Amino acid sequence: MGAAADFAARVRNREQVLGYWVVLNAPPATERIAGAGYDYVVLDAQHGLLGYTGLLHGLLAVDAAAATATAPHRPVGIVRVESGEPATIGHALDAGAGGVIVPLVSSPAEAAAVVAATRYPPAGVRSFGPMRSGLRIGPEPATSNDSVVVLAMIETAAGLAEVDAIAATPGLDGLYIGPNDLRLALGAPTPDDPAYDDALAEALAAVRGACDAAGIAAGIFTPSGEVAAQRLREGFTFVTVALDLVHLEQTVRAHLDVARGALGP
Ligand code: 3PY
Ligand code: MG
Repeated sequence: MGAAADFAARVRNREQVLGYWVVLNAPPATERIAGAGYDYVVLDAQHGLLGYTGLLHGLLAVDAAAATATAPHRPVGIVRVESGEPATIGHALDAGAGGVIVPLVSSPAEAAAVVAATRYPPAGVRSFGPMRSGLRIGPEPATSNDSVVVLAMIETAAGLAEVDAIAATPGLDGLYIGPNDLRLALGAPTPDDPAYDDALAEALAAVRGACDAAGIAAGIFTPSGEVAAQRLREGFTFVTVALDLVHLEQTVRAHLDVARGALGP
């Protein structure tokens, strides 16, 4: 089985998979990250600083890392698309993404449209022009339809209210929580206001429950390995550690602090 089909099977079996989140247009860095042992690497086309060429080069970098990795940790490139527009989803898949994470999905109708955008007719509405994607998730349309992974983000009040119906969307592989937007949707004035911890925990449990009932992957974005470990223990199956720009700054500052400790008076 190819890496993308293999990955899709693991996600659908609800095996726990770990990914990393990339916002920088730095393909050699993305290649190193992808080779660290993550199962997937997300290139963020919604808030990331990538552009389309950056996205394409990021996917190439993940594939370069996958070429020397051993199963089951051959990383697959996933794109968090800008929106659920079919053209946007098709563009990401054509560039070689093994799957998409779609932001702000707020109704079962939107979820169904998002799934259709990832599939060729007659199963869906994807336009044929696979460019790179045919190298791994195809080249036959039916094979591509079978191996593309699609997750809908739950991060709005409407999406949370309809989470059970969204989870039941045929062809949807999982839900994916955006904790920052979701906390704001719950009324928090900032995306990390601790006063909303309990409300967020309740929302997370509701999303996880919907995924369990529908038998689909339960995904979530986290800021660190520590929080990722907590989410895995809670039962999430598709967990992302984030993100390159923040971790770069944290590491740079930590080294500076250590070195400064030796500065003379
Ligand atoms: C969120 O937390 O809202 C996300 O979309 C993850 O970046
Ligand atoms: Mg979000």
